[in-house]
Amino acid sequence: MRIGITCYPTYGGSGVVATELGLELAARGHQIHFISYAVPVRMSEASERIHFHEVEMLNYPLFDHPPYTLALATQMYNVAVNESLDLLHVHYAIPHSVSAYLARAMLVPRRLPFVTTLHGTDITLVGADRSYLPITRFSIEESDAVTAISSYLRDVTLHEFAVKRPVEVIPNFVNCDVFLPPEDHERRREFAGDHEKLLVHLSNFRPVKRIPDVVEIFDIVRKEIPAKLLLIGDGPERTVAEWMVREKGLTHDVVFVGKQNQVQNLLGLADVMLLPSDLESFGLAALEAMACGVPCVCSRVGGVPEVITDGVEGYLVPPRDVKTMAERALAILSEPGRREAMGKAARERASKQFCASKIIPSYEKLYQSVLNSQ
Ligand code: GMT
Repeated sequence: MRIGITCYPTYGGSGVVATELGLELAARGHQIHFISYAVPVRMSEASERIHFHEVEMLNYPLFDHPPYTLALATQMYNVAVNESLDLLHVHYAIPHSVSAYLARAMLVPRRLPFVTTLHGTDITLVGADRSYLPITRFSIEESDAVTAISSYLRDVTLHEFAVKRPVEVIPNFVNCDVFLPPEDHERRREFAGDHEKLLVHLSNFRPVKRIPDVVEIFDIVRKEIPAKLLLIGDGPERTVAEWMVREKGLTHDVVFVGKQNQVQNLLGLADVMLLPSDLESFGLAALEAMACGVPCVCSRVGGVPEVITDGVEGYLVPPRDVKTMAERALAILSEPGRREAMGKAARERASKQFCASKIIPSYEKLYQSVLNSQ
């Protein structure tokens, strides 16, 4: 198939999933055309079957806000014509599914079906805002197929948006051949000494991720056992975290490595992953850590219980309860054998249920059924 994929190219779960999906589909022989305003973060290089088409925007003094939705629709239309696309797959409803709707209308009488994948805040936060709700609901209803990355997100979409059409759950996935427990721990010494435990957090540092809670949890743990904290990612809450780290005298115990493209090389070095978010529709960062054999302490929110069973591959704790989160992290780090057993269970769950090889065929089947119904 010849598939156009649109996503946010920035450091965020939906863009990561869309990019990894494109790479997996290309490896299975499909022609993939990414259409976005920049090269997606995890797209390392173009290949024979992976192409990138930039959405360029004319800026004109009259525009306070350049109309990206229209420039994207135009580029979708151009790529569909020039590359004979079979379909479009857009990740994150706003505004991508509206642009796809326009591109499809522009191409009539030729058919260009589009699939919309909902990722989370496009429904729970941005999409739920009254300024976007009617058009988000419209573009979902108009999509040729809609998927959600967890049952939780499907249910919120059906109930809160009063969506009448079916929404299929296709969970997020991880490449289990790339995200692996590390064979040697040599690199760990860059971040922690032999007698220190290493905690990790990975996100886009948005307020919903509760970055101050990550620092609070680490501070409690650090008072009990020798430990270091590795913070991967960047975003609006980084400055607050840096200030807290200085205030608490943790400058030598916390490392900020910023945005990283090869997170698989870092996650597996850790003993525990912290994800204390106020909301996660899935929790891709937790799944990536699990595939690397790292247990997680996460908030019991949204779709996270579909990925982690409390007490098996990690722990689920009510959001903002930093004291209990620290206790659970300490249990993993201090009780003999606990880190190993939970890390093994985490890897097993990731590889049994969420490996790319298990999930990608569901997307291929969906594309085929969309094309067959045209
Ligand atoms: O993380 C965000 O701020 C938004 C969004 C994104 O586009 O990155 O993340 C969502 O999609 C991820 C990939 O499907 C999920 O793993 C995240 O749980 C989800 N974030 C939220 O629901 C807050």
